[in-house]
Amino acid sequence: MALVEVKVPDIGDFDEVSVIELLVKPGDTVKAEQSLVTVESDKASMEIPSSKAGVVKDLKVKLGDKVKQGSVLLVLEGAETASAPAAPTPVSAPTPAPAQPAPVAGASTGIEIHVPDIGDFKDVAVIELLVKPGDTVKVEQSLLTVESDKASMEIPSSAGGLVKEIKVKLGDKVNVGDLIAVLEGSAAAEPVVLPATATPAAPAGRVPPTVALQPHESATTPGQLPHASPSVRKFARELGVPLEEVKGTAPKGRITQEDVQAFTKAVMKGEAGTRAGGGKTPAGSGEALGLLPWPKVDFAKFGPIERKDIGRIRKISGANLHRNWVMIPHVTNHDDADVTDLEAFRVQLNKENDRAGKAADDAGVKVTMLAFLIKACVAALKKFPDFNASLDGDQLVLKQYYHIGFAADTPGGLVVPVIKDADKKGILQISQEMGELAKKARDGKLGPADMSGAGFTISSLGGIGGRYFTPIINAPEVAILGVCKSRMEPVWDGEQFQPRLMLPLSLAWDHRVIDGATAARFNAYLGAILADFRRTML
Ligand code: CAO
Repeated sequence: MALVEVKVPDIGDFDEVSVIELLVKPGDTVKAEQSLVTVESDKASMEIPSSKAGVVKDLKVKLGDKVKQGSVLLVLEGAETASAPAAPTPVSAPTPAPAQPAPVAGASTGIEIHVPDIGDFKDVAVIELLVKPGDTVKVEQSLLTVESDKASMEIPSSAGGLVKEIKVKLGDKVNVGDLIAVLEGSAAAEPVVLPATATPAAPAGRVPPTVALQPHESATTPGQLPHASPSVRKFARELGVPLEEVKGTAPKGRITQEDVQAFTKAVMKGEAGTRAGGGKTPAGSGEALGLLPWPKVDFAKFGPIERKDIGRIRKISGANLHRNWVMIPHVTNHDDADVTDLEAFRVQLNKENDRAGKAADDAGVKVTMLAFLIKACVAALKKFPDFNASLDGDQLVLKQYYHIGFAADTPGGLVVPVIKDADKKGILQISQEMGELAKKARDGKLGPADMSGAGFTISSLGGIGGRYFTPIINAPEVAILGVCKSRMEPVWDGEQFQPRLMLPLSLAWDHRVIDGATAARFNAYLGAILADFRRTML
């Protein structure tokens, strides 16, 4: 039987993208054009189709792998034509970003912004207008979002200025060269070369939020990922619909937008799925859980009020936090770590870095306690591997990598960027990466890859204050460390009180996986490391 390697076709300007879904497994029979994997960059997600039909013999990639054009995805057996090179598969491997001159500067009529080269995308629908007349836009600022059935992408402005007119409306179909907006103002008169920017099909949350709090009969076989296009995934995530619980009505069980809508309606009516006891699935209001309805109050009766929409990030993180709070039996252990010596070392290190930075005509990296905490947690996770784990049915998945998430406060809400392979990095590198990720977070530029893969998370309020708090575990992780501001305290050394700098720690853990005694030991070990960082070398 002929064996054929199926490779990643031309995916435009995407250098390296992460595999976020495997849509087939060895033994599956696939047709030509059937989607094999979903890949995602910080800008877009897209499905890569098979260029041949056959039986999957060997998968050459796994979740999290980085691939680029030419990477082998899998080997097919019995493929139609073994000799012909795998043709690029335009339908499902969109080329979102080849650069092309986009705007034409009109002398008196303003600057026209046209759809740049968007690869194989034709007749793509405008699904979002991101600016309106009167707005001031910068070069590269996204003007609108377009979407095909395979990916969505943002079309950036190739010039800066004041938006005079928007030439398209929601639902319009656009193609390369179509006029989308007219600007007035500061832009250069020369055409600017700009790529179309593919936008994340996934929003900022790294775990699809879910509205249903009770287990349903799953529409997907366990271990198998739901089959849906990026746009449907995005739609589902926006609504907080767990795709694995939606039954797909399209061929091969593919989930359509209508399926997601139908699911939402059913949940709202309390009809989706039934509990083991035969009751209705909760509708999110609390009533279906047998709780009192949420109080409805006319607040304006009591004084002036203002209504404000909840932002996208907050909605997504809120849905995740709600699920985690309800579904995980949390317990929190509080403790203190003596960081007197570590803090003295940190201050000294920053002084040295500052001097070195000045000498090198470059700002030195600033080290905060959080970088040491990340490193100390890696040591504690190595000693207590159950804390670097996830529950998967009856199994515990123990991770042998040490990716540490840290909660970052942004104007839009809470996000959790991840320091990957923290065990292999020094304090300065961790500090530098943290600084970069925190900046990206504040600028709203974190991509899904920046926020995925954590095995354990730290939420530090040390720069703000407080003593202790009860952080919510970031599922599917099983523990999270909350840290507050250190302060000088009198500590009894057996003979007298000594002034020591004490760091408050709050370790929240999933009682399905961890017990109180282990959590207390984890905190004690972490405290010992923070008190004497040389222990990380042991
Ligand atoms: N004790 C005392 N001081 C501390 C400290 C601690 N535990 N941790 C940080 N500090 C100090 C820093 O040294 C820094 O001091 P200087 O300004 O004098 O240099 C100051 O506090 C500010 O630190 P920072 O917050 O800028 O830096 P960080 O590395 O500690 O944290 C980041 C970075 C991104 C995690 C943080 O800015 C942030 O967003 N924190 C909020 C996280 C959050 O919201 N958690 C709650 C989640 S639950 O809703």
